[in-house]
Amino acid sequence: MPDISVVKNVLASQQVETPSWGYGNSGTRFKVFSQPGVPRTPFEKLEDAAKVHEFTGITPKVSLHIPWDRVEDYTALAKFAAERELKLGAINANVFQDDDYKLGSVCHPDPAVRRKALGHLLECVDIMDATGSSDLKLWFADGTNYPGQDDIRGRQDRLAEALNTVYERLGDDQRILLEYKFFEPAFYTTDVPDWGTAYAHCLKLGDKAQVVVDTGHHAPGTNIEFIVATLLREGKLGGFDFNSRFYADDDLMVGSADPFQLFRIMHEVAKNGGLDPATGVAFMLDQCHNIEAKIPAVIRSVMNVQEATAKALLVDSEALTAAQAEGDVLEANAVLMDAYNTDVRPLLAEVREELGLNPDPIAGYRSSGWAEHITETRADGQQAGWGA
Ligand code: AFD
Ligand code: MN
Repeated sequence: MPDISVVKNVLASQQVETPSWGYGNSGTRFKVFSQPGVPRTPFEKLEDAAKVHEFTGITPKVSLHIPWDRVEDYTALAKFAAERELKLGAINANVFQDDDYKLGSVCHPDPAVRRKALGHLLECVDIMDATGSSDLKLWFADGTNYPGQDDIRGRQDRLAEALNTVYERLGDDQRILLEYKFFEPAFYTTDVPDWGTAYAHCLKLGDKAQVVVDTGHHAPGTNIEFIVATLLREGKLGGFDFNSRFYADDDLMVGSADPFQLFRIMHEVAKNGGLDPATGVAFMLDQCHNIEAKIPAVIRSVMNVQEATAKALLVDSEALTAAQAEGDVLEANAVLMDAYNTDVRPLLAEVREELGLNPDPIAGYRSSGWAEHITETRADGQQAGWGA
């Protein structure tokens, strides 16, 4: 059986990165619903992220999205974060919200548009130099809507050319995290649609290019844990964008749609060294809280990741390996399900108390008065959104 003190140490040192855009207004193509107290600036987003970290104890990093989080002085933003025990995390490029990108960005048929997109990607690396970020997260909305619209292979060549140029710009401690998505916003082809395409490009680029698995970016029924185990085996799992989906939009709280799937993913992470900080797997949230209160939703999401991780750490790996070796199907499955069916909330409450935290982070946040404070003090001005 696992050593509980080891399990608790891993849980106490685990880190989850929260997204700046998870604190701002968001919605669907039908409507963006505003909420009271929403931040108006990247600085206020960091104030909210600091609250999440205050009550979870494991979310010191915040991903930024450029241009949504554009500021005059990124060094000052990083300092503002540090004053709140935060660090700026992945820099997310955005080459999907400009009229020029209607037919794609780095895959666009017009070299002038490709140059513009590449310029943005290189600007993001400049920002990483200022913020101290190590991760450049690249998700491309590039694709086509109709057969014949563009050359499928030619677009891969254009993508590779841009990725190569960005890769050459990276500093020694920086990396590209290339993210795939099987569809949306394009309807016929997506230029980085699956893990195989992302992996192939990262393999050619080199050691400083790895794949991001966004848990909402797969066709229904996809075995995501297989992808995770395979990328870990190849040293190409750069990180996760955690979220949930029932059908298409993938912005729901991680673990809310399928906690068993999240457990199976974290089981592969835990058993294959993915929780070791040296492996460099970034556990990021990528969610939009369209109708639910944002800060508690981020806290709940972090708790869901913690619960899946705790269950994965409780798998009796010796008994599992023995049952697998003997071909004892039922026993092997039972060992895994025994861990999954364990209520780990008391264990996590203990970990939080030992960290000097409220054992119930949501209750702690609710009684903090922060929601009332931001509703009152952020009543005017332009609320932050994601400019869709
Ligand atoms: C969108 C994309 C992708 C990306 C995120 C942040 O689908 O998941 O990671 O925006 O840029 O959700
Ligand atoms: Mn994502």
